[in-house]
Amino acid sequence: MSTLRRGLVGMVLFTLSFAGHAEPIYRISMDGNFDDWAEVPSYTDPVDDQHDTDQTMATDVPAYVDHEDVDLVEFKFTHDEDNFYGYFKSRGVIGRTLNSGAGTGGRYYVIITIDMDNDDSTGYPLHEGGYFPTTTGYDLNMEVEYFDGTFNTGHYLLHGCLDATTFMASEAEQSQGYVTLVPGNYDCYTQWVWYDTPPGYANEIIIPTGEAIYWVVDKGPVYPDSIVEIFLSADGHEAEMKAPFRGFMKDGPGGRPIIELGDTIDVSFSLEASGELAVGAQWASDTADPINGYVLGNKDATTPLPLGPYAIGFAGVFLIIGGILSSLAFARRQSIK
Ligand SMILES: [Ca+2]
Ligand SMILES: [Ca+2]
Ligand SMILES: [Ca+2]
Ligand SMILES: [Ca+2]
Repeated sequence: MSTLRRGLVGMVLFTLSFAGHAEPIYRISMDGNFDDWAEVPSYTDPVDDQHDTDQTMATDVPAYVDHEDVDLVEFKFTHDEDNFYGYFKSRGVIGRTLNSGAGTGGRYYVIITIDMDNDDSTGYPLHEGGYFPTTTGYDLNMEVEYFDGTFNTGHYLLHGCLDATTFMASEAEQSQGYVTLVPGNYDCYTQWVWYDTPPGYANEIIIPTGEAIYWVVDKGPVYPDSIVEIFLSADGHEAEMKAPFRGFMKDGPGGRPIIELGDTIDVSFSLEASGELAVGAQWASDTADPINGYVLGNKDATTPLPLGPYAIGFAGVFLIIGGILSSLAFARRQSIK
């Protein structure tokens, strides 16, 4: 290949990689109004594909469960300089749970799990939690739990341990305001709510930068007004959720934020609920195919060019121009001889 043609091919590759470089920032307000999501790229999940959560092997295929509330049908993901935002649309009502006054208190989870270091060797694989289809490498969640007929917690969750010993080590690190992304499993995780101003509840942990965290567990107690927020539409079919980057913590004592603009992540959306309100009283969840290779662009990032017909068209034009210029250069060399 001539130097000229190599240069042009390089230019094509550079153009393509630049065109697909980063996701732009969108401005989202947490208010239960969804007009601000109109321009954010939308992804869909099949209708009525929610399932049980009994599988444990990557190759297991779960059985269908009739529970429209967890049927994820559309989702969106975006960010700004300081926060992640997720949009969920369900066929049923998001966050609906049975009140214990009418039976057993129900549980409902709105989940975004993130491969925060874009490394499949750290974190955990989804099938261990009964999620389907499975992919791996998920380190940190932004998540909301509803319990017993009401909101419970908006929390962060790290799959950064494998057993009791490494669980204690992980908690000790988060108590100091940082996370380490290591191989994990579904069962071992730490889970916390974050307050910028310590509210002074029992068992408060003040991290070195002055904010407060609390360890939280499923089914309460309720921690209101922590920094992970969720708002539902009036009919309950849609939700918008926000998780500030700071709650995911830093990568070491006094270190860099574990997530910031320019980073690349994979993102997986799930809805999940206990069985009190399901037709067959079974636990159910629904997971979408992940968004892979999401690059956090700055405010000047442009919408990535999909590697579809347009990109191929651009590449073709560059190669044709390359060919013509290369031929002209050859002809010129011949005429000089
Ligand atoms: Ca909004
Ligand atoms: Ca679905
Ligand atoms: Ca990972
Ligand atoms: Ca699905």
